[in-house]
Amino acid sequence: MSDSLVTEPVGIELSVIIPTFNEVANVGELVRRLETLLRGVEWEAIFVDDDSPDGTAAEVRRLARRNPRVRCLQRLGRRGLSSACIEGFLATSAPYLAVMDADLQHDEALLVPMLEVLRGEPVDIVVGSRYVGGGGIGDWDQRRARMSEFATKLSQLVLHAEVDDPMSGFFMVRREAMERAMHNLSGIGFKILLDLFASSPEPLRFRELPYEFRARQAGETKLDTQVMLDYLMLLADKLIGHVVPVRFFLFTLVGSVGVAVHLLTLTLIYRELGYDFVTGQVMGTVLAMASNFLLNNYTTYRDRRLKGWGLVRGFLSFTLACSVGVVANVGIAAHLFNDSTEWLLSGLAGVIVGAVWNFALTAFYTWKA
Ligand SMILES: Nc1nc2c(ncn2[C@@H]2O[C@H](COP(=O)(O)OP(=O)(O)O)[C@@H](O)[C@H]2O)c(=O)[nH]1
Ligand SMILES: [Mg+2]
Repeated sequence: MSDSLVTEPVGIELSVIIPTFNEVANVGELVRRLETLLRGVEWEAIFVDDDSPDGTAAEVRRLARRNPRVRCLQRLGRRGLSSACIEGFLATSAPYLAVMDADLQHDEALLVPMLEVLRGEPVDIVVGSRYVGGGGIGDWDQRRARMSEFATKLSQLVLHAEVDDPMSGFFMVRREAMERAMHNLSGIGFKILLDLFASSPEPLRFRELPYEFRARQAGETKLDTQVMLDYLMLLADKLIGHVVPVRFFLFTLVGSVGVAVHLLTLTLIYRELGYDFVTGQVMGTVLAMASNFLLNNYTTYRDRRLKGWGLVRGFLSFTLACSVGVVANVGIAAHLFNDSTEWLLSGLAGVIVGAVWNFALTAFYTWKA
């Protein structure tokens, strides 16, 4: 074969990762814009879709059949913007990785200067920023603006960098920087940029470029209470996750609420209403068990929340698991106490063993992933 027939293989230089959930009306327009904008760049767009009921994935595949730069990564039975981005990163070998929303709120024109910075300067990550000069938050109402401001302040707990818009969902990162951080990423919730900054073993060299956040084109926002709770989970995971798993921390927090419920019920029934002690203790236990179950279902396991009959089945398995926990608790405590351990220490050891037992068992049986 003559040398002239051997073409140099050219790989993808820029991969744009686009998480989607119910964005069927936006993906076509976004691809058209990228096609026009990125002429001359070896690019691809990876749509990571969480099995949107509106058929976003099918629409992306339709676009992909006429443009091989378009790819669809469809996930089944999963939700989450951050984890979608991480899986997008791992599905490509491109040296530059961008993340942007599908809803056309991010100004795609910024991808070009972002790429230029990464190509030419010793910068790990370029952030599309709404909060540096020339940037803006578009048509957000006061409430949303204040929420974002508050969340940005909170992010300082884990950020360790003077980034003005760490909550941005629009950025471009050098592959090596992502790979250095990837094993530490929490992958919880919406804030993948903050996760990257907080998970990087070395401080990220960053640059912020301003852009004006645009109004959503079609469809609706997925920002809800779940997203806010996920954000708190992310912060907690970054702060204490290396010591105890966040879910266990929440589980014990709920447990201490349960103790309060128990003692209040006991006081009310035994002291105030004059019933006998055992009735008060039994009522306290039942109420604490029920409130613990419901609270865990709405906070610790909000993402796997049980509903309908699942709620009933869940409550039964929760009570069963916790009853075994009581046996383990009392067994260990009695053994230690008989072994002449301090009574308080024995009691505490029982509580800890019981808590770990309850957590492990209910994670497996009640709120199985
Ligand atoms: N894969 C995936 N994408 C999501 C999920 N939630 C939101 N998205 C996408 O993430 C982007 C930002 O979400 P959006 O609701 O617009 O958030 P907002 O801009 O903060 O209001 C959009 O492209 C959404 O379709 C999810 O659970 N999974
Ligand atoms: Mg949006």
